Amino acid sequence: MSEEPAHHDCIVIGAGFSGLAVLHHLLAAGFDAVGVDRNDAVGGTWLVNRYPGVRTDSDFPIYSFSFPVAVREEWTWSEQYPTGAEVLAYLQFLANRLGLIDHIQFGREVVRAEYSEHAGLWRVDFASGPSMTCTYLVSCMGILDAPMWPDIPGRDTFAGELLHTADWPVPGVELAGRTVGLIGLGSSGIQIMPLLARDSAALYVFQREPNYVVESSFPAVSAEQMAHIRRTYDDIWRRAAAHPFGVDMVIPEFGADEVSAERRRLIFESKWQEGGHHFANETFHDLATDPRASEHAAEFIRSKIRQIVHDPATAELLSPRRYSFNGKRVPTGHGYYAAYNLPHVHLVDVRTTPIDEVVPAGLRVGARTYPCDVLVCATGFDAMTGPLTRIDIVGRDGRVLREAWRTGVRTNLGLSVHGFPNLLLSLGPQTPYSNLPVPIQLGAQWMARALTFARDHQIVLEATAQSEQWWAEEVERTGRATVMYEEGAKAGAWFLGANVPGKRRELLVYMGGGQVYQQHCMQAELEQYRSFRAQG
Ligand code: N01
Repeated sequence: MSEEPAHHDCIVIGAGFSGLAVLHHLLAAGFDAVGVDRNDAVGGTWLVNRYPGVRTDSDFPIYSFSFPVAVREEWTWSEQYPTGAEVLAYLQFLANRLGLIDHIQFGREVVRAEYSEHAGLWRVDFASGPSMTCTYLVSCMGILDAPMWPDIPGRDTFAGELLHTADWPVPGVELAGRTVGLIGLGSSGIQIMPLLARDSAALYVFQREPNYVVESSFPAVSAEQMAHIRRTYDDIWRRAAAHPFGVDMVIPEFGADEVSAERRRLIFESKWQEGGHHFANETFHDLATDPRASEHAAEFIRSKIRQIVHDPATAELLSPRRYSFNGKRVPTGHGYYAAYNLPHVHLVDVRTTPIDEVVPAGLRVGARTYPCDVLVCATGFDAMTGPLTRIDIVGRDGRVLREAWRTGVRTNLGLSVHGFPNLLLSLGPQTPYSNLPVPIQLGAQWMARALTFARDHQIVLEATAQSEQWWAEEVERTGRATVMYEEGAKAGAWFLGANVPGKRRELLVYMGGGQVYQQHCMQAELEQYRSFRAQG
C-alpha cells in the first residue's frame, strides 16, 4: 500500500528573496509551512547567476528587507551596489538567523502541482522524492528562473566551452589566453563584458540591439554610513515603499522640457556622475512617461558613448537609435563603454548581418567565422511567466495555468488566478516594475494576513473573474501611459514578452507605480478579500 503524502498547511516553492520572506511570515503567523527548492542552498536567482561582475543595481539599503530589526542591526554591507556573492551571503545569513533553513527541503524540484477540489488541497510532485500535499501553495519561483539560450542553429556542435550567465560554474572559468565570444547585452551581458575583456586574450562581442547603459562605480560603505543607515532605516524603507519604483530617491520637480537645454545638460551630467539609477530616477520626472523626455536622456547617453569610446564607428554602433531611454530595463555598467577601447575587444554587429550558426570553432556570421574557445550566452530569460508555465500547475476542473494564459495573462493584482484556488504568487506577472525586495516584503506580509483570514474564516482564496478583468485593464491603461509600452515593443523588451520567440506580446508588469499597487492590495484587504473570493 502506498503511503499518504506528507501534508502541510503551506508549501512555499523557492528559497530566494521571495521564498525566505514568505516562509518567515507564514511561520510567524503560526502556519505549518515548508519551503522546497530544487537547488542545494538558499539564494534562488543569486545562487545560480554567479557570473563575474554580477552585482545589484539598487543601492544597498533597499536591496534587503526591513525585517527583522535584529538582522538589520547585525548585517553589514560593504559596497554601495553589493556583489552577487554578498547578496547571496545576506540571504544565507537571513535564512540561518531566522531559523528558516530548518524548514526548507533542498534538491526538491517541483514538476507538477494539482488541486483536488474534492479534498480541498494541492498535491505537489517533484522530479525525485515523495510527493506532498498542502492547503495553500505559494509560488516564490522568482521572475527569472527560466533562462533562454539563443535560437541559433548548431549550438550542440560547439567544440569549446559553452556557458550561460544564469548557470555559471563555481568556482569559475579560466579565461587567460583564451578567445571568448559573448552573445547578449542586457544587464547580465553588460556586467560580465568588462571582466571578460580584462581576463581573456581576445573578446568578440556579438551585438544585436544596443542598450542605454548608465555607468556607475561601487564605492565602499563606511562604518559611519552603515551606522547612519541603521539609525534611519525605517524612514528609508518608508520612502522606498512610497516610490513608484521601490527606491529611496527623490522624485524630481521638473520635466525635461521645463528647463533650458543647458540646465537640462547640467542636471543629466550631475546624475550621470552620481551613477546608476540615480540618472534614471532623479533627473526629470517624465523620463518614463514622455517620449520627448526619454529621447533627451537617450541623446545625452549617446553623447557620453561618443566621449568614452575612442573609435567613432564603434561608438555609433553602441548607440541605440531604434528606441529611446527606458525602452528596455535600464542596465548599470561598470566600465562597460571604456572596455571597448581595449585593442583585443571587438564589437560585431549581428543586427545587420545576423549570426548564421554555431560551428565547432566558433560563430559563423555571414562569410566570416569568429573563432571562440569559450562562448558566453547572456541571452536572458522567459521572464515573469516562464517559471510558472514550464511546470504543470493544474487547477480546478483540470485547468492548466499554461493553457489558461495562452490567450492572455490574467491575475488579480498578480497574486491569484481564477480557477486556481488557494494558490498565491509572489512576484507573479502583473506585479510592479520595481526594485524587488520592496514588493516582495510587502507581498509576503499581505499574504500572511490573507491566509490567516482565509484559515480563520474557512474561505478559499481565488481571484474572481471580474477582478482579473479589472486588473488586466489597469495594467494596460497604466502601461500605455508610459514610454515603456511603445519603446519597449521597438526594443524587444522582456517585460512585454518580446524577447521570447512565439510568446504572446503583452505587458507582464504593472507600470502604474509600486505605491499605487500597494494601495490596491490594502483596499482588497479592507474589503476582506472580496475580489479573492470566487467561491462566495
Ligand atoms: O537578459 P536580457 P539579461 N542573437 O533579456 C540578446 C535582471 N538582471 O539576463 O536586445 C544575439 O535583458 C538580446 O539581444 P536583443 C534585470 O531585470 C538584473 O541581461 O534581443 N543576441 C539581449 O541583448 C534584467 O533586465 C541584474 O537584440 C541575442 C540579451 O540577449 C533581466 O535580469 C543583473 C540573441 C538578453 O538581454 C534580464 O537581463 C542581471 C540572439 N539570437 C540581470 N538572443 C542586476 O543588476 C538574445 N540575445 C540586479
